Parts: sequence; structure tokens; C-alpha cells
Amino acid sequence: MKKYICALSLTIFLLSCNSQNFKPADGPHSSEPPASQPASAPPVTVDKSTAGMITGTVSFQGAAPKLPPLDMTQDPGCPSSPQTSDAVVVKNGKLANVFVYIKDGLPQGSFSPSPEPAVLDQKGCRYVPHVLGLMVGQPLKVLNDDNAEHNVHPMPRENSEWNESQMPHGQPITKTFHKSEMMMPVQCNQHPWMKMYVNVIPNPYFAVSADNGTFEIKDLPPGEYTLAAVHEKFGEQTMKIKVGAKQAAQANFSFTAR
Ligand SMILES: [Cu+2]
Repeated sequence: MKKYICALSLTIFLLSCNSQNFKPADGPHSSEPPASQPASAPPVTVDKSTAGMITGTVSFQGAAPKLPPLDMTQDPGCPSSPQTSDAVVVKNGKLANVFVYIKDGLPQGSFSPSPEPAVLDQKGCRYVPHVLGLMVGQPLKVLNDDNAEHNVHPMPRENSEWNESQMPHGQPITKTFHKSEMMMPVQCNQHPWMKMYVNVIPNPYFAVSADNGTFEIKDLPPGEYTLAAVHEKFGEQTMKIKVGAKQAAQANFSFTAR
């Protein structure tokens, strides 16, 4: 962290906070993903000696909506006590499960996906994590830690739909998505309360806010970016942010109860 010059030297300017490009009432597909570069585009080389980062916190103003508890008693392989929903997670005024990503401003060219899979677990008959990001072409590995059978069913708009059952503690399912797509819902055909969102992004610059609302996007080339934050219930906000060489730029979002 020492190499990053901290907040005082930041140049951050907000031009369009609270823009609402994402309309959850119309379905989680309405956000436009960042533009994909053709696979043949020259790779972007990031100079780590000048790279910066963005850190921030997602806050929540007002009273968080009270969601009904999840009743999983239809399946003896699932928890028998009522479980809290992951759809809105607010603790101490901070909002978790917000997908934060660079929407615009990156250098032209392609970014290679990590060969390491992004992991989606099924644990206690819920998805862990509830919101996940991975790169176009990066494998997604789905695990089943439960004594219950699940049926993993992504419902993409841009990618190919699939739908596979997975036995209790069954073999992992590994898939790849070939096109950018925001907030792709994944549901379980066995358990109607199980739902999560996958974001398929053409670059590695994304994060999901933690339970304390924080996020971090590292190894960014210096530049001026459009940073977006999207939540399944509260929509999308964007802001302009400048990241200088070796700087840790700060970007804080705030969502409001509806
Ligand atoms: Cu299930």
C-alpha cells in the first residue's frame, strides 16, 4: 500500500452520479456491459510500475427493505430454520453484493482471461457468492457442498442457456461464457428461493462490495474512467473517476431506499 499515494492527492470528479442505466423493475438484463474487443484485438499491456487502483465503499441511506425469510423446509437436505435473503444485505449502513466495474475508458485492446476458474458454491441451499464477476472466456466452476440435489440454470440473454442437475456433493460443473453480459440471473430449478447473478466482463477490472460495503479494483492503468455500481434491486449508478500513476483513487457510492 505504501507505493500508493493516498486520498489527498486524488483527483476525483463526479459528473453523473445517480444515473440510472440499470432498471431492475424491467429485469436485470437492462444494463449494457462494457464493449467487448474482438479476440483478435492486440492485448493490452499494463505497466505494473505505474498502475493505480480504485477503492471505495457502498453506503445505503434509509431503512433497508425487510425481505421475507426463506423457507427451505420443502427439502430435508436444506436448512430447516428460516434463512435470511441475500437480495438486500445492509449492515451498519453499508450495502453488500453491489457489482462495481469499469464501464468505459480502458485502453483499446483485449485482456486475457485468467485460466483459474471463478468458483460458485452451493452451500446451505444458497449460492455463495450471491453476485459473481468473471471474464469472458474464464471458466466458471460450480460446486455443490450440500446434501441436496441442485439444478443450476443460468438464464442469459447474450450467452447460451444451460441447465444441469448436480447431485449432493456431486462433481463440479465447469462452463465458460463467451460474451459480455451484466447481471445474468442463475436459478435453481429445485429450490425456488435460490437465485444469484453472474457478470461476464471483457476486462479484469471489477469487484463486488463486501458485507462492510468496501470494494477494491487493482492494477489499473492510469486514466479517466466511467465506474459503475449495480445492485439487483436498486439499479445502476455511474461516476467519472481519474486514476493517476500509482494512485489509490477513492470512489464512494450511495444507494437509497425506495
Ligand atoms: Cu438448489
